[in-house]
Amino acid sequence: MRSDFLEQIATLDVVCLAGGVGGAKLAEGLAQVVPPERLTVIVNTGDDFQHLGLTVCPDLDTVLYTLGGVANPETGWGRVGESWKTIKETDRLGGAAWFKLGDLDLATHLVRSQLLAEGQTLTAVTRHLCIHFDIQVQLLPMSDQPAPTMIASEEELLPFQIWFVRERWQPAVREVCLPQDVRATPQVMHALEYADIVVLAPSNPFVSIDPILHAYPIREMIMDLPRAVVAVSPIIGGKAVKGPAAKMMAELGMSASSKSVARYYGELIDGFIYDQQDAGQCDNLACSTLISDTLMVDAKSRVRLATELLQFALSIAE
Ligand code: FO1
Repeated sequence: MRSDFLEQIATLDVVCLAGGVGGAKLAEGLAQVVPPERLTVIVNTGDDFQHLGLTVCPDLDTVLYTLGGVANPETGWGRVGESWKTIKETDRLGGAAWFKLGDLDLATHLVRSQLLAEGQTLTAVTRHLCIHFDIQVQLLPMSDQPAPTMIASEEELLPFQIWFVRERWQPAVREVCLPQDVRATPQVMHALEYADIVVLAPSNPFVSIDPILHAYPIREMIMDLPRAVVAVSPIIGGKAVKGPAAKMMAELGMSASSKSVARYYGELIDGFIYDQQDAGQCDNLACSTLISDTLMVDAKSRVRLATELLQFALSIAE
């Protein structure tokens, strides 16, 4: 990597908006290139819910475990080397076992729930967990208020995890319902105030990125930023790398393509990165574009994409 590029990056503050697996992988790549004191990851908490009496924050934990080097590479969520004794016994006792909390993962939910019950904010609890997973990057929940995403299907209104995990995202989505009056934390607003580069990770635009933008005044602050806002497409060859993004796009009346994602973000973004498989597809967009290999299959490819993204953002900002 060129040393003048690294020197330039070291003077800039980078903020990444992230949901689950795609966001965590890109955040990990960015963390290899950007000094930790210059990198903030703002995470979706619309997926959070109360389960078996505990506060579970799936996207925060996916980023936490990935940056902490303890993520399960097969599932994309939860811990590597996990065991399942507690959830098996929970099932035997007639408890809710459709959401698989592993034994190691449970420790995170126990500690988080206890600290929240003692009156700490989710931001403070997340900082506590980061210290114990030896994470130097600033990891922030978008809000300290509960902000549960609901999914309106043709038949009913479903809490996000019921739709996503229990119903395996099969009920067709008519509308994603985000709560009103959710406010960003002071820490999030401080990070955005000083951001030189904002990255929208290749996460689901509707249920990962939108809930973050919806926490006032995150969208407004990003719109007002003088410097580069760059999004990475979560769609490759008309399919989502993981999860329901492509299916949702069809159900919400869009074509499942990178171009639709770029158009959906519209004036919010200055730059859009999409995969080489879709080369040529985004030729006529209003923002700058970069074609890359966006499938982050290993640590090397995460760092490569993060580096290309930052170089692209710098070229836009110049
Ligand atoms: N996703 C599943 O598909 N099945 C599960 O049983 C499951 C358990 C789980 C436990 C902890 C955690 O942090 C995440 C978990 N997830 C599970 C993933 C998660 O609910 C979703 O992938 C995200 O909310 C979407 O970003």
